[in-house]
Amino acid sequence: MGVLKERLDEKNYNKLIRIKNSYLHKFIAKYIELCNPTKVFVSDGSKEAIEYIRRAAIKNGEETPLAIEGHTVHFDGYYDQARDRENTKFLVSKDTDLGPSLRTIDREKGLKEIHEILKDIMKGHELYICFYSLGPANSIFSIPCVQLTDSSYVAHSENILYRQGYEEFIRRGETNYFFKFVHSEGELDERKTSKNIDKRRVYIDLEEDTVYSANTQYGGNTIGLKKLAMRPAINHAAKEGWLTEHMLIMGIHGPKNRVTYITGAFPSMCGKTSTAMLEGETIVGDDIAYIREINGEARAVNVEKGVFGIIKGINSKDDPIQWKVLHSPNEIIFSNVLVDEAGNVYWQGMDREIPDKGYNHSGKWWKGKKDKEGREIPCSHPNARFTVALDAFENLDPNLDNPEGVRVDAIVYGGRDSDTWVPVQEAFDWIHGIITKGASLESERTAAVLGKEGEREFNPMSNLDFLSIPIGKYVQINLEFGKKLKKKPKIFAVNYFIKNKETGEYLTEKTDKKIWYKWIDLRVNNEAEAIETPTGYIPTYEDLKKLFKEVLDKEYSKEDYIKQFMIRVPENLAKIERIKKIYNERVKDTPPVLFKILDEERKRLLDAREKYGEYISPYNFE
Ligand code: SPV
Ligand code: MN
Repeated sequence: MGVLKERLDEKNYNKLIRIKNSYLHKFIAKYIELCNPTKVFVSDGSKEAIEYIRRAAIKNGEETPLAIEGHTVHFDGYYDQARDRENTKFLVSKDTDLGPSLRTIDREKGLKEIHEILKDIMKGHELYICFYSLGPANSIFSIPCVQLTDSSYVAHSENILYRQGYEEFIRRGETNYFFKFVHSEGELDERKTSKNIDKRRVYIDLEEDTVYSANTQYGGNTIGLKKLAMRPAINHAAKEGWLTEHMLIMGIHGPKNRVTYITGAFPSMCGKTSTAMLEGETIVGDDIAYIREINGEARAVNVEKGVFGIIKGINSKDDPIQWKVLHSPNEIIFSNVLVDEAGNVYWQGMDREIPDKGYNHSGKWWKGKKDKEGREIPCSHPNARFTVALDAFENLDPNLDNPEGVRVDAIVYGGRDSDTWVPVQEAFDWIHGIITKGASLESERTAAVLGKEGEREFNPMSNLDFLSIPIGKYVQINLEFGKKLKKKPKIFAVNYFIKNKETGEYLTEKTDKKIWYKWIDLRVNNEAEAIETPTGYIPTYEDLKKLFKEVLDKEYSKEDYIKQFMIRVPENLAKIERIKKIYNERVKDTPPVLFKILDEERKRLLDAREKYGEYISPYNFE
């Protein structure tokens, strides 16, 4: 208390001690002493506090106002544009083994290193102490969080993305069950971007539910409640029998005003947000879901209340809802886009002419500008983003804040897959779905993480980057979760990226995904037939033709259907071999049923090949 009294002014001190929680006070005092900020601000979640942080971001130069009211732009450093897997590690004690796919560091060693990095790191900076709730407040799902950050941009982003939790902390009083995030952007350069990238670290302490992040600003490394919180949440979920998933939640609007809620897991930049934003449907969330069994049903909530969305490719034709929001006077933080002198914003893939010069994540930018590595710098970074609250969207689902969540009737898995999976298929049952769709998910790497793009990566449930438990255990927990449910969601796999084998062209259009979801709604409600193939149930041509006509007013040809839904036996077999190899070699605790289910699928594929050859028209299975 002495430290708090000494380092906080009276107003901020009083805000803090309204929360009667000595464990919280000790924690805050410890990091004020260590990080040594020049000033401390405590947010009580009030309008004034939120406005204070918004203004601070502009005053500090971390954000700059744009032409449209409420819009600002923020830049991350040129080499700080994505999640840093290499330097994101779990602090583990000697007796903990998370398996070879999760990055770890000895707990004592890691704590020492990060505390040395954090020492005096906030000198000259203001520290913002903010309280939030993951999930709707006052619900079985909610987890309170405290964020310490010296970045006004991070605090501002969190005020847009998360529900305020100050009152919740007051209500709960003495407790040590809450997540803690300590972030510092570190020393800044003249562009107000983190300077000491070599000392960029994200260290996760599961024993204390604490995540440390330093010398970075990119949201995926810094916004505590986003990806940092997923790690302790997965850990708690595993112990308590619920799920923390990298999933969208949306309502599919079917016949007779029916709404079918689904969740969908996609790796970053594989169409998750654009799926959640489909016109005619409603969005509950676009990134992270908590799923619990309640009275025999799977119920899901959105952990967030805003979107940190990818802006690349958003255009007025394919994404009318997002386009409208991005051009209206809402509170939006654009990051790593191109800005012209008048404060207009541009990005790759928009249907507007891009100016030849402006300002972007590389500083002053002109067409043809190259970076140190000799690579041409695009007008905006492929991982450029926008941050906006969900209530800006006309397609917001009314259940966003429902403390009971929504009932999940279908779970969808999808990745960036150019050659194997059909556009949509339904698993035979829960176990088949979890194993051959979720646990076998692969995706070609994108710009959302640092590293070479395009390589095929194993990414179970699209959650690998965030897993804090061994992979086998995570698969097992998913299998068991289904057992508890009286009504199990159906499991589907989608693929928006399948290409023509010969020409390499995409076989489906961006807007076609709408049809796959309408079909999913029909299947969930027992209103559509399906064709059984070796890998799952696929739609009939007649049903799709009807849906394409009704929903998109498009003539859907048999040729397209056959090309899209052709079962590619060699690619599917190769995939099974790859997945088995990974589980055999890298996942010590693989549930044995995984190999059994994959072998059965392999057998079905071999039998089909025997009868119909390597590339099989869906009509062969009718
Ligand atoms: C993702 O990459 O999955 C995102 C953005 O949703 S990040 O915050 O970087 O994780
Ligand atoms: Mn994500």
